[in-house]
Amino acid sequence: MTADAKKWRRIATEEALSIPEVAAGLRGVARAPGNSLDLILVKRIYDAQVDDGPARLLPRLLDLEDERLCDMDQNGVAVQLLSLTAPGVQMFDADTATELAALANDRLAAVISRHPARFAGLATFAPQSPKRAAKEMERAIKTLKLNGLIVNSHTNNEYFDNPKYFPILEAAEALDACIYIHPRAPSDGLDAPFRDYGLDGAQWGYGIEVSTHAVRMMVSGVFDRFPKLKICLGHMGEAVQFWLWRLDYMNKNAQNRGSAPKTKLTPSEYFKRNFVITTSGQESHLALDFSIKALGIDNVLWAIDYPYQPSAPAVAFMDSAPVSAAEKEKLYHGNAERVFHIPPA
Ligand code: 1DF
Ligand code: MN
Repeated sequence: MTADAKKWRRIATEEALSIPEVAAGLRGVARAPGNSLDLILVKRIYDAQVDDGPARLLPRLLDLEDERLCDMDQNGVAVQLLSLTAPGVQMFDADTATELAALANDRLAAVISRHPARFAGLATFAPQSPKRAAKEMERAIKTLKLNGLIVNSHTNNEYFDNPKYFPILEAAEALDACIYIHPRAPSDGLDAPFRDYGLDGAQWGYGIEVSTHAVRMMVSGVFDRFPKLKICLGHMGEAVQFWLWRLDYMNKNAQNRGSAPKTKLTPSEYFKRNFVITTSGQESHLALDFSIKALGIDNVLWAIDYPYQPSAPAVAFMDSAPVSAAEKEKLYHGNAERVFHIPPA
């Protein structure tokens, strides 16, 4: 490790884990009939003997304290903000999902309590049952002291502009708990053009799925109802900030012709007020520079996406970012400490 590498408190904010019970449940999902786009990944990771290949994703997701902590030490990562990996509990029936979310949150709290200086965590919940989800969110934040929430985009092909999910948004706002909208594959209906060329996942489908979710929330007026709700998007904001001018312009047209509801603010105003973004799996200095200029230095957080992305290049990307030392402190840890209530070192 170089002297420079020691200097930063690096808090990585989109770091994935699983627990054996959820992995077993997903193996069941992989073997059950179904045609959703998520099954491509779920079969590959949870059902295939092929996963014992070089990536070894499942063992690295299930490992919490061995290889993971070594990887953090080797790469100068102070803290991983952990979360249950996609698709979380969102492909299970409501009862199973509710039960497994609580179990995953308990395990997360346990590993954090064993390593309070190295781990923080985002709580999982089951949107399939919004009222029970709100209760679990409250338990996870107030009792387990987790740092925020994660959801893997759509649930049964529905998005958070649907009023059935408002109890979840209301609880998140009241708890001052930021919801990280992590990808899953595009929902049924969005799926057909993503079925070949490997477009289902991180290459392209994930970004389309999550950016669509975020835009639906903004143009439906969700943030007029929940003005203090905080949302985090990974993968350099899933490119939403690049679209803000056009979104503002075309949303106004859509409002004027009556196809979109009137909202108090424009999409760009909501995006700057209610969203933060992370750099997970998007290691372009040009995109980082644009994002900081578009959103402000306080709204961009660093992430790796361990174990799906290697740590060393993510660290090298931010260590070499063309920003001032004060800005780098915010990107590496200050913004994460503020948004996810992580105590300063
Ligand atoms: C992948 C990428 C898988 C991300 C993930 O979880 C994930 C991948 C299942 O490349 O297969 O979280 N990602 O966030 O980019
Ligand atoms: Mn991820």
